[in-house]
Amino acid sequence: MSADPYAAAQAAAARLRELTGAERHDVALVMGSGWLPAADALGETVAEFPATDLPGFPAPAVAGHSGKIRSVRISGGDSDGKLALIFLGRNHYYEGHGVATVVHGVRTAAAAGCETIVLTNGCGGLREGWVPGQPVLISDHINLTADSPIVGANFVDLTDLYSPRLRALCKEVDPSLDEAVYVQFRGPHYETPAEVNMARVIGGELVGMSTTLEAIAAREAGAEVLGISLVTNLAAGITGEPLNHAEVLEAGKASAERMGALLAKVLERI
Ligand code: 8IG
Repeated sequence: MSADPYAAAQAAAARLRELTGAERHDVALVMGSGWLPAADALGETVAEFPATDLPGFPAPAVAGHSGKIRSVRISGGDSDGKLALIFLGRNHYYEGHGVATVVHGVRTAAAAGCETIVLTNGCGGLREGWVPGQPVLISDHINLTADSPIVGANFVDLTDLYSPRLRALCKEVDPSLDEAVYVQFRGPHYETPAEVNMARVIGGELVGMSTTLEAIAAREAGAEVLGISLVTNLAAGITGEPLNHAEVLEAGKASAERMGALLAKVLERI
């Protein structure tokens, strides 16, 4: 990552235009843990390449995060013919490449023209009655990384960060969707049961290791943000069973069809 992350995003967007032949993209999606299979439902693939083909993206480290970027043509609805930029995997804060790297995809998408950014993740769920494989809309977040992608005295407002308009649209598509506050822990370890309890006490019901820094960068860039979590496991201490990463990937596969259909319908109307 070069010294100026905004210039780096412009450079990546320029290379994206070369690789895809598309002058601009309209909407970006970041596919988190468990969401990769859902990407196939979103439209016709125009181009796909490793994220590392664009400047500023480091090699991925996590199994199930393939680190590819796909350009997809949306078909149907109001968005017919628009281009979606899909990040198949993300760089996490806990990987230690720095916060600018974490949000490089979002800034690249914004530089490429995306005015809507959909952030998905796999996470732990706290609410009683939730089951693994259940999607939940992010209504707001608590960022426990103590970090920000913004450098300097730029006091970005985060009121309604997770677009009420897009959340309403999702609920029109699927009225059974719940909403909750997402708490980003640094990771890569999962929470202790005491930390899960803390998340609940401070108002959170989703616990994960991503999304909030990207959402802040997306808002800084002027994009409209939609956040959707896939509850892949009940948070530590809720069932008494240990957490494992295989469970996460399994929950994603099992719910891929539902997630793909939901995202496709939302994209048509975005
Ligand atoms: I998938 O229970 C997934 N990611 N912090 N806690 C945290 N991150 C997660 C969890 C979880 N599940």
